[in-house]
Amino acid sequence: MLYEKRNTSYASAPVNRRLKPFAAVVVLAVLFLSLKPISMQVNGKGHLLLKKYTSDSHLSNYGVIGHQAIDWIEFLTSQQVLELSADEKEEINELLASEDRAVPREDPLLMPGLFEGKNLLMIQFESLQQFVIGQEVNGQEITPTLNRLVESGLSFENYYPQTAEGNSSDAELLVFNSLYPLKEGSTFFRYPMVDYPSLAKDFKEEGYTTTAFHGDEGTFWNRDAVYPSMGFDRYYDIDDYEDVEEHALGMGLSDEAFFEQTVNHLQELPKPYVASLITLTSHTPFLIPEDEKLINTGETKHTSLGNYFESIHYTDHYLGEFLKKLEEEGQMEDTVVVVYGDHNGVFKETKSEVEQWNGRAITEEQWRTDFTSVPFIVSSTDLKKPLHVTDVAGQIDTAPTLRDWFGLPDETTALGHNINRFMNEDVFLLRGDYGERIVIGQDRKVTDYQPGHFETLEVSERLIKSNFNHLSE
Ligand code: GP9
Ligand code: MN
Repeated sequence: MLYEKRNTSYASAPVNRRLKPFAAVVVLAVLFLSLKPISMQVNGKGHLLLKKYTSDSHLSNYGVIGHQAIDWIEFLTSQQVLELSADEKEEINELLASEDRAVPREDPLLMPGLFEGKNLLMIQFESLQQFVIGQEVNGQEITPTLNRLVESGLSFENYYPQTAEGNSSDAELLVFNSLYPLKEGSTFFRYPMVDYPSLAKDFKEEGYTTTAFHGDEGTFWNRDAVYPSMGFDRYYDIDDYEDVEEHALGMGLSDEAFFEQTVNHLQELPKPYVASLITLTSHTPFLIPEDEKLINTGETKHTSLGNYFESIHYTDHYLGEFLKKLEEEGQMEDTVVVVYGDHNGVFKETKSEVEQWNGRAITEEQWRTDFTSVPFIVSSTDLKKPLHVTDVAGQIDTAPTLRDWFGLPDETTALGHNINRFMNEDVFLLRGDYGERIVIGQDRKVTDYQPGHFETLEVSERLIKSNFNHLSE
């Protein structure tokens, strides 16, 4: 007994002393590994770490500590400027200097410099796809406003979205900067502070006011941090709009209120201006309240496709009111309006509904070529006759093309082509939340990436990560 007692006391005291720190380490390790971001990293799903919408969503997904961890990881990654080797610089500069995968047109589509000095209104229309343009449901036009713009303006019928995991924000990166998004994560969150060579900056150099408008939180997709790096002088977010609670719809401010109040903000801008408007209401899940629906979609009502039509029609309608107001104020003479879709909203799961509405079967290849493109429409009183272009193009081509139409100098880091003067051999789409990795040729054949496509993506990634340091010695 004594022995046992002595033995117990002999054994327990030092073991306790040894176990306590060990147990603390184990508990801390378990806690650390149970943090969602860390466990995802351990499970090989680490790239999800880089998917971040808002701080709020991180908070609900990962908890307070996980949220802090992610913020730190993102902050540290974006602080590291990638050092480029001499070979890498050469490779980048060679690719930028070449007009690979494009052939010159005999004549430009529009006279270069045609829009010089005009205001530019860029309208990024949430989830807008090309296949609804000019179409009807239950005997009514789905997009009457856009149809009028197409009838009198320039439109690209095979313009493809090239977003990856940054969704709407990737569209902004592609369209304004002619850069491809990073393969993983959100470029806006990972590299907010780099010196983006952007269309907005080029306009600014010509004396333009550069402004962005969106009816969502300024922090969403980190826009409030990125827009200054992209050359926007001012970002009007949801806090700059009035009666927000009364006009809340879907993810934020209704497009009705957004367009109505943006007219007033535009009036205050010194001219000429570039204004980027990002719409919001036609975001998935496309649920417009019954008393706000503006179209009776007949047989498609209460289906995914019907909801999509209602949403698109809603935003199209208020876009129409907005343009009417600008017209009444006499602003349209001096303003070029560009409307484009950010990414798809209708996916393969809804293909059978689309087939039923269309009254025909759609092959896999047709789905990719005909049902994944988004509109790119240009409207201006300078366009004397309509022009409908069927060449394949991508969001990456937008900035170089607009530069030509507005008489701005070329940007040497643009990875897209000036489709006013060139025709792409192909366009490639990226793997992401709304896209799959495919190449669509000018002959409309769908193929897989060739080494050149991977190389272009790699160059874009290196340009961003090195803060465009490719020209330094
Ligand atoms: C949010 C809006 C929609 O501000 O841009 O985001 P999405 O989910 O389409 O990227
Ligand atoms: Mn979007």
